[in-house]
Amino acid sequence: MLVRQAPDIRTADITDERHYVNRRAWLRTAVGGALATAAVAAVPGSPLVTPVSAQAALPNVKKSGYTVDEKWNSYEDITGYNNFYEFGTDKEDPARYAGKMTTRPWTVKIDGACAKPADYNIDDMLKWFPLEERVYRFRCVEAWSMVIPWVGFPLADLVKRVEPTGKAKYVQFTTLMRPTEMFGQRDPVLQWPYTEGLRLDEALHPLTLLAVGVYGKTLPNQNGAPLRLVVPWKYGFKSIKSIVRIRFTESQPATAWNQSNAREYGFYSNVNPEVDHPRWTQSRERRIGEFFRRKTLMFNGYDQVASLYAGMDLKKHY
Ligand SMILES: Nc1nc2c(c(=O)[nH]1)N[C@H]1C(S)=C(S)[C@@H](COP(=O)(O)O)O[C@H]1N2
Ligand SMILES: [Mo]
Repeated sequence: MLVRQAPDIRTADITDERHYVNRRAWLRTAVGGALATAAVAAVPGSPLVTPVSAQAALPNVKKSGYTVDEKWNSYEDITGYNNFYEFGTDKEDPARYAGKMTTRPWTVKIDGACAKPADYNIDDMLKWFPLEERVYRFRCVEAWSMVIPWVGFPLADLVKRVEPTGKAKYVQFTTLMRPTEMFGQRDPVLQWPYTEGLRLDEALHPLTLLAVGVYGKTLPNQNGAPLRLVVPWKYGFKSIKSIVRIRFTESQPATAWNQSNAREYGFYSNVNPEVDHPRWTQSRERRIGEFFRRKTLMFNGYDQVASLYAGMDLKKHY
């Protein structure tokens, strides 16, 4: 397949973001608010923000110790400013178009080097694990960040349950491929379906989460319903959405961003203020909702993962 040069997310994002921030500042003024309400209402079926009440509540969610004590981003930010290229490359496209995606019935194929490969129905799978709320920092490679209260369970719980064999060294994840509902898949901006991967020890790290909810409710589609990965010490693109397949492999699996531009997007993609993206600095970031940029922390502040990379040159393995 002919794959276009990876999108210039820097140009796209900086333009978008400035536009977004200014537009939002303007919306907060009385006249802006009134006009914007009219404008949004004028686009049928295109709510820019999903009301939190529209999502099903998740019962019996325990608070987790793996939580940062920082101000949460608003539900509006978390569900209205997204990257989900299957629905388009603009930050507002997922909120506009992801409602088209059917999330039931939903099967997750687990295969490769494990003792219990099968097609698992998500509703059965969800009964296996207790849910936790974890407030994580989330850092996009585009140099913006948020603080997000996810609901989910450790990926390690699922991995252990399906018993990887001695051959399993990596885990590959795959997103749903359904161009009739995901019109962005008609555009070869990435190689579809979207894939991501982790080393097995990264997958087993207690911080690695499979999320099914946010703000105490089920995930809205734009955030990767019904099941998405969250790896809080890595750039956001590792946190693959709407997962339909989990495969254990012996060698390092292909990943969508690495395939599209290996020089810019490595397999590891740990948040690292000392390794700039070829086209922009990674030393600082804008927390969505804040005006001044803040310093980016090594591993996004999750120092407890440092031992996973002991002895590795993280400039080479970016
Ligand atoms: N399938 C899929 N997963 C994806 C993406 C995508 O385009 N498709 N974008 C990634 C990127 S770049 C980011 S920053 C996060 C955004 O997650 P959020 O919209 O829930 O904040 O999702 C990641 N997962
Ligand atoms: Mo991202």
